[in-house]
Amino acid sequence: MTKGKKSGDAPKKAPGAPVGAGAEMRQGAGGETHQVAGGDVVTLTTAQGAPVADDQNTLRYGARGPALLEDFHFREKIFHFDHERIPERVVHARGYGAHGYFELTDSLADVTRADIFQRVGERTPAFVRFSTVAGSKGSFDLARDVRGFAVKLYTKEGNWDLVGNNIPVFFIQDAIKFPDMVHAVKPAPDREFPQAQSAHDNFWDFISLTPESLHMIMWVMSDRAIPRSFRFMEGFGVHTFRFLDADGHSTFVKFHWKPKKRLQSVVWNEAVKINGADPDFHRRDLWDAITSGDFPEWELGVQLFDQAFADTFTFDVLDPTKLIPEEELPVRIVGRLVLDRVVDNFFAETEQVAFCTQNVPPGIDFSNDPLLQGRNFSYLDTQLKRLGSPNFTHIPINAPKCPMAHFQQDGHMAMRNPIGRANYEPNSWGAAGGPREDPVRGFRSFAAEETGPKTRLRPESFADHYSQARQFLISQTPIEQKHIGDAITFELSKVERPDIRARLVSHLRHIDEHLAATVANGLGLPLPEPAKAARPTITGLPPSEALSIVKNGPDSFAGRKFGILLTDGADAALFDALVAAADKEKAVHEIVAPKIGGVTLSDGRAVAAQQKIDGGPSVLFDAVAVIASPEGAALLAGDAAAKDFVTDAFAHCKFIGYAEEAIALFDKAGLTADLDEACIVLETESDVQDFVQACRALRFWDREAKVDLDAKA
Ligand code: HDD
Repeated sequence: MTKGKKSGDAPKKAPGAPVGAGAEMRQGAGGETHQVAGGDVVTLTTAQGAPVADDQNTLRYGARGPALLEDFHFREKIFHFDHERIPERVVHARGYGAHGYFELTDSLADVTRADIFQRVGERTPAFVRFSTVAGSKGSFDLARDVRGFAVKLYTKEGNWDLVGNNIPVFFIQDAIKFPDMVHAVKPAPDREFPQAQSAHDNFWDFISLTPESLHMIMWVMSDRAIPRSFRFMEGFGVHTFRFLDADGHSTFVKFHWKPKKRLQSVVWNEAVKINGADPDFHRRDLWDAITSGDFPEWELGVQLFDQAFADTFTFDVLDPTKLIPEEELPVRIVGRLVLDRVVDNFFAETEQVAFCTQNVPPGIDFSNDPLLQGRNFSYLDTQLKRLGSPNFTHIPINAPKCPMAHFQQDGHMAMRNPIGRANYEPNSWGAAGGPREDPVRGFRSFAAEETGPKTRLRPESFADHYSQARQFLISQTPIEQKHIGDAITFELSKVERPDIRARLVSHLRHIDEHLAATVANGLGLPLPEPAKAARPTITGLPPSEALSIVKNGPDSFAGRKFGILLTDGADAALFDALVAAADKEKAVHEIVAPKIGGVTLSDGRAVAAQQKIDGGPSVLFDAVAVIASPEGAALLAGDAAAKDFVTDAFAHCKFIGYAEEAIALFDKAGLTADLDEACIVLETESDVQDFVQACRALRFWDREAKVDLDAKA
């Protein structure tokens, strides 16, 4: 699939775009339609509908005189502009959304009456918003951070919001600690930095005093926190929920989203550079994939269990800092989520979408997880603050797509208003009296029997903080374990207080002595005494394959991106073979060239570039190739950006294909002596095929030991 443009265009014309000949109806994101007359442009009006004659000049006394208060057009325009912003989300401010659908592939009618899970093959409209947590709305995409994975499913019995993350556990066990945790990770209140980073004193101070966070920390310090694409990451509902059948019988459930194109992350040094080269890396990737027709897809999996399993499981299923390994409780795949439509308007849809954990349809219910219980309060509250009115459900992106009938009325910006006389219930107005409750179809909670004193007490069963952190670590491949050690060392190296660094390492000693020693060594810190542990670590938990990214990587390069660095005179046959092989693999490619106008190939053909070399560093690609003429290679050899292109690709363990003539560039970049089997000379079509096939491994990790001081330590 050739990428002919930098970013795919939206299928529809953006509202407000100049209109050419031909009549068309355009629908605003708010649902209103604008009639565009054949051949004519639409007349600009005020918000009150008055046609505007002059939108270039304010009304003044004389051309050089003072402005007049009666200029209602100017006043309205500036008034509206002044109020364009709404409060950004207090967490997950930076996000990107898309529309799609959920399709049921395996009925769950045996365990839940939830309408969405009854009929195989039925599609339910969905909206998904991915996000980072710590950064503000304008921060960069590749922060080391948890990714939000929030799914709104417009079911026939009400919206179901599964507001999850790309990590199956959380930092804290009780929602009352959420403001502290978020304050600690966000910029410090006095200096308002660092932005979108956890590498600072406040965060690690809080973490090192909150041992329950250590399991989550292992995930956040792993490459899970720097995903290559939203498309290549998993999603998790985190908490234990309940399914309820028609008789009110309960089955516990944990939700998983598994990406069809499997898992992939970037490396830290690459993430740092991507943030400079393209701060919108993830949103652009999602936009490009959807607009080019390569629709991102996930499978929905469920882990189902009963009270007996919960009673015998090593940890408390209500503890959100624990997961249930898939090897112990298999994930049953029951459906697929496909994102096939970008938004028409970012603000109307992605910004105004309001997820609430308490939005569940009949057949789905909560567990007593204390984090979930607290969330169920927080989200409704936050939407009122953000969107400014209890009528936020009237905004099209939030409105259910099933019939609604209730007696709620009035309030700011009420768009749906009751008709008729009865606005209360019970009433005796018969059929005109409005909706009535339905004891059969209506939502019912699980009839749990609860006992116990009113108290503020953390259950004893939540007290093990290290065992699953260790299990996560030992489930990783050696390179992933190394990255975890590197990340903790890097983050703590940005912490100014040595006692905080030491306190964190004192916890690592309960997770893995080798990890603790590596980090201490990396920091130049004497190994501290182990922290006081509430419970000893269970060291015998078996590794879980499902927890590693590398073990769950793709078996093809589909959906990944080649960067092809070309110069004038580049071998046309080689270039054609590479493009054909990439297309066959269903990969995309971009051409990087000394000039954005492109190059003239050896056969005289002109090829346009998508990136000028300075703007298209290799960090933007999953694998790179350099096809240059001898003169072109000499030119590149004298260019710092071209040298970075290959040295970075090499340092990030990428597969590199190159035409023999390009060797001058590798010479000048100081790489020639180190070129390894993942640097593949491209001479024939079969070399090209070998190269593309090799790229399926995504990275040549063996190289990392050569290019990283920490690996040699
Ligand atoms: Fe939260 C937003 C996920 C714990 C309070 N959260 C928010 C979003 C996601 C999550 C994905 C962004 C939704 C969007 O795209 O609009 N949050 C989680 C997960 C958690 C979690 C997976 C733990 C398992 N959150 C959590 C707690 C609280 C909150 C414990 C408060 C007690 N979260 C909020 C919030 C936000 C939010 C303040 C901010 C913006 C919003 O809700 O709409 O209410």
